[in-house]
Amino acid sequence: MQTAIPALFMRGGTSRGPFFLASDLPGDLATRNRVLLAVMGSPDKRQIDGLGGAHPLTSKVGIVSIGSKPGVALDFLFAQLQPDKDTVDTTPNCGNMLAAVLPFALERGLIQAQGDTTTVRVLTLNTDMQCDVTVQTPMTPRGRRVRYDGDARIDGVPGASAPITINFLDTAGSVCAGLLPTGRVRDRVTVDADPAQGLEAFTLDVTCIDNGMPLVMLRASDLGCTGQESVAELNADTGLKRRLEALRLKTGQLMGLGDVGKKSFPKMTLLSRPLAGGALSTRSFIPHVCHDAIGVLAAVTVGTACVLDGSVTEGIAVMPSGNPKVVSVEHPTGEFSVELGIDPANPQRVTRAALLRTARLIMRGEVMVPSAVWAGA
Ligand code: NQM
Repeated sequence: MQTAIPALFMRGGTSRGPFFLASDLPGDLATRNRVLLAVMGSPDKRQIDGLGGAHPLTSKVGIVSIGSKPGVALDFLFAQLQPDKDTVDTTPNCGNMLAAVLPFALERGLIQAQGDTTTVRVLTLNTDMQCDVTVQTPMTPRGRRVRYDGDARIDGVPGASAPITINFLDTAGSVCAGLLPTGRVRDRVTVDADPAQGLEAFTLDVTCIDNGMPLVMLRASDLGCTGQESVAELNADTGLKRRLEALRLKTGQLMGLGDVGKKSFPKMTLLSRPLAGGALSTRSFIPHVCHDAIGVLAAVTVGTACVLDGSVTEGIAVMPSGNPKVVSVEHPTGEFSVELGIDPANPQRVTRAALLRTARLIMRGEVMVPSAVWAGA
């Protein structure tokens, strides 16, 4: 016997996964997590028995409900699963999956289209972060519908789609206690030798920062990389990944995050000089696999570090002048432009971030889970 759960399977930015109404999932969190693991087919590195795509970027779930706070139209809870682990992490954000929330809500009739475009405020429950999202909702013979086709292109997704704009209102200190969780814009960190792991001691400079996503940013050259390696090369470099993980465990403590061994954050970001006219070049580990592009709030956080005097981006980043600043973050499959509003009274303070995403409804239907996992409401 199986239980059928209504779901829309959607791409949000450079991520993909099933979206659910919160009311269609179990209220009990332990049961909900078991259901999500069964839906995605985790843990199994191929996710052969579920919807997951055998990669962290395709092991994501969106859960949506009517807004619970005044002025908020929709609440969004993001869940990060992993192909080969039994974790369901609802701590960090995902700005990519966020792009599909409003299309999902319109498709499911949670809210009505407003006109040729529809703008609503979304609260991400993971970190209590609000943003305004705008999608195109043109009139059709069947009433107003979400438009998916269009001319907007985002690197990391083939083809073009209708634009979705996201304006983040306040993202500083999403998971950490503040923007600079160590209290400093730059830290010099020593990782001790661990002969059992084949690890030699090393010391380097990092910027630990959280403007929507906790990141540890470091110069690629400090780990012997150019920062222009391909994703496949970096994923195959077990020595590099071992050093990055040791550094992550150490900096996680410094950032007040405790033991991050089983957590999907902080993400590790290697920096190098831009090669394609952008502000700087990145390779982002999320945290154990190198991203094919870069996360949305990770890009916002990288851009924010670029405006801070003394961060590890100094001497690497080539920043545009003016306010707002459009910071082009280069990544393995192109670039990600983030518009940052800077406080005129304090050029070190980012007050808002705006960016472009796209999304698409891929499939609608019911996802089946064994009734031994959940017998249904
Ligand atoms: O940083 C990947 C992604 C993300 C997260 C990750 C994201 C964000 O690209 O806002 O979108 O960092 O695991 O979907």
